[in-house]
This record gives sequence, structure tokens and C-alpha cells, in this order.
Amino acid sequence: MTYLIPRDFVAQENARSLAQLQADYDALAGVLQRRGRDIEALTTQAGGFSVALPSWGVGTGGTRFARFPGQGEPRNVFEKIDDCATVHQLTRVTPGVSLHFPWDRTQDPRALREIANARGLHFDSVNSNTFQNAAGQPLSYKYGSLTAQDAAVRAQAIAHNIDCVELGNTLGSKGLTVWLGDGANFPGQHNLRGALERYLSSMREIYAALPSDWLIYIEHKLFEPAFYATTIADWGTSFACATELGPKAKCLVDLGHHAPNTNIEMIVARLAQFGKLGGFHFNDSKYGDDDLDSGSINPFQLFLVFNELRDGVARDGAAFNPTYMLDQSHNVTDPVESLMSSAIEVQRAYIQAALVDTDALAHHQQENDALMAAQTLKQAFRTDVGPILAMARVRAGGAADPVACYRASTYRDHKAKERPPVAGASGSGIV
Ligand code: AFD
Ligand code: MN
Ligand code: MN
Repeated sequence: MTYLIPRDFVAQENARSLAQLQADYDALAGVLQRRGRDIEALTTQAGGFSVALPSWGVGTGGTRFARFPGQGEPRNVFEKIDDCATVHQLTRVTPGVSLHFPWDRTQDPRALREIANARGLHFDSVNSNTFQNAAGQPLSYKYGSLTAQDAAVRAQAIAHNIDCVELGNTLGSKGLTVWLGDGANFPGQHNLRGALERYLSSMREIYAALPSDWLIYIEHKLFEPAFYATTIADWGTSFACATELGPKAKCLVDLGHHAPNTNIEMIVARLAQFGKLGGFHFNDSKYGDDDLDSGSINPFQLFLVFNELRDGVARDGAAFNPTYMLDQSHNVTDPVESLMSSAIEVQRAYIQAALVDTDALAHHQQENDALMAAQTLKQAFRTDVGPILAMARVRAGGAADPVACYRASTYRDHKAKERPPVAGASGSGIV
């Protein structure tokens, strides 16, 4: 029998801190009221937020050098679903799970869908993988996949992507995310323009296989594993390709996939302006594609991204609807704890951005009062919205303090017993 945290246990844990939470909530309500803001409206807004989990995030990631797995890690996609369900049970903000194929391949996708639904989860966009060779695959991706010189290799990579769409369709997904490792390590290795032409022609075939209500997300990344010229290296290339492909193609912004100090919120604004912002992979970084926990290094950047998203909703309403997902690698923490705290960090940035006094901001911008414009943003960013997030969780049956509740439940100890390591298990390790 698989251990899941009993509902009563969460309620009992919450009972310890409810009076304190109510006091903090009431105090914050007063602060916000003086700013003309209703805390209840914000709590409702927080309760409506969601960010999808990467199935590969529930295992310890690792680096190019080593992976140091923890106890009781999931060994297959069904066990990954249990961990994702636990993250969602306590945070109430992660009902979607993004699968990665072939890592999460199962013989019985219908059973997987049923079990996930029974745990309160659904499947967000699926991810293809042509940056590794799959076991038993006839042709190698060593020299590229969708951009390979060899037409047979391209055909194999296209077929894999179409297979992901079909599997995803059975699972109830509505999107395919394509991140490509293709590129060159030496000047001259590729005809740069030829590689992109081949990419587009491959992607046109995948695009043609999309169900009518699906989107294809193009995820750009500056470098790695190609170190001289990555084919889809930046948002501009991504935008151009999404435009070439058509309305079902959108751009996906992974926060870690840019050069250090890149103004990511401006990329968000540009893609939003031109109707091509498809979604996000949230994580944080100090150097490159570090895949650290969301908001752990630069929470202000995350807030500024959400400030642009707030602006997008204000301009375009419900038509502006990018998807949110975490994409992180957990090396030194319990992945469940990292995913819970990261999901809450993303939700926090969303609510902080909702607190921006937009009239004041517009006024200061009009008056060219740069200092007060910045102060207006900072006032929202500095507001501790923790009680709003905790109250939204408690009202939805989640935990006031998800990490404390998770630790008290000894979930991981149960999993350590239930899941002895097996050789060749579908772990993760590459993010
Ligand atoms: C990569 C990309 C992409 C991919 C993932 C796989 O961020 O999202 O699917 O990691 O682990 O770096
Ligand atoms: Mn990513
Ligand atoms: Mn990445």
C-alpha cells in the first residue's frame, strides 16, 4: 500500500498555527486596506493560481559530475505521480504535471491518467527528448536530431515528437514542449542557416500532427550541450520560428536559459506584445542554466517577470494565458520540499505583482519620476504576502506550512521503505 499523507493529519498540523495565521492575516488586511486593497480578493486570486510540476523534478537531479540520490526516490512514473500529488496536496497550487518522454513512458497511459486524476492531478504539456539517445533507438542524435544532416535521423526525431503528441493526447495534455540540444561545437561544423532551415522543416511536420486544440512550445536556450552555436539559442530565433510555423506555435521562456544579467522581464514583455508568449519554465540561477529553486537567488527578477504578466492580463484579459511550469534540478534538498517551496515562491511573485499600484505607477511614468516609479514596484515587492498564501492554502485543504507538515508526516521515511533502489529505474538526473 502506498503511503499518502492523511487529510486529517494536515488539518491537525494546521490547527497548531491557525490562531497565529489569523492574527497575521488580520494585520496584513489592515495594511492593505490603508492602500485601498481588499485582502479577500487577493486571497481568492492566490487560490486560483497554479504552476505545473516537472515529473523529472521529483528525483534528485545531479550535475555533469555526479548524482547523489536521496532516500525513497520514485522509480517509475506512477511513483512520481504520488510525489507530485503530495506537493499539490500541501500547496494546492500544483495540479498539473508535465511528463517527459521516453523517461515517463508507460505501457498503459489510460491507467496513468486515471491514477493521476484520482490524485487530483492532470497532465500539463508533454516534453519530447531528442537530446539523448533512447534505449534501442536505431539512429544516434550525436550530430543533431531535428536539424541533423541525415534525413533518416530527422525522420526518427520527428516521429518521436509525433509519438509524444499521441501519448499526450491520451493523457489529456494540450501541448508539446520542444527543447532541442542541437547545435555546433565548432565554427564551421554547421551551416548556421542550413541548420535552422532543417529545424523549421522538421517542426512543420510535427506542427501538422498537432490536434486542433494543442499548442507547440518552442523552448530556447543559449548554450549547452552545444557550446558554439545552439540552433534555437534565443527568444528572437524562437519568435521567428513560432511565427513561421503558425498560430499554434508559441515561445517558452525558461528563466535559466539566458546569458547572466539578461533582462528577462523585457523578453516577456516583447513576446506578450506580439502574442507569442506561450509559457514558462521557472527556476533560478546565478551563472547559467543552474536550475536552482525558483526565487532562491533573484526573487526580484521573478517579481518583475510577474509584473509584466500582470500588465499582459490588464491589456489582453483572458486571451493572455501563458502556462506556468517549474523546471528545476534538486541536488542538495529533498525534491518534494524544493518543489513545494518553489511553487509557493512563484505564487508569491504573482500576488506581489497583483499588489502593484498601477495608477500610481502610470502616473510616475507619465511624470518621468523614475525614483517614485521604482518605489511603487518596491512597495509591492516588499509586502510580505505570506499570510495570504497560507490562508489560501488552508482554505483549500492544504498546509499552513507545507514543509513543516511534510516533515512531520515522515512521508520520505515511508517512501524509503516502500521504494528500495532498483537498478535501471527511470530516475531523472538531467534537467
Ligand atoms: C533542459 C530544458 C528543457 C528540458 C529539460 C530536461 O530546460 O526544459 O526538457 O532540461 O531535463 O535544460
Ligand atoms: Mn526548461
Ligand atoms: Mn534548462
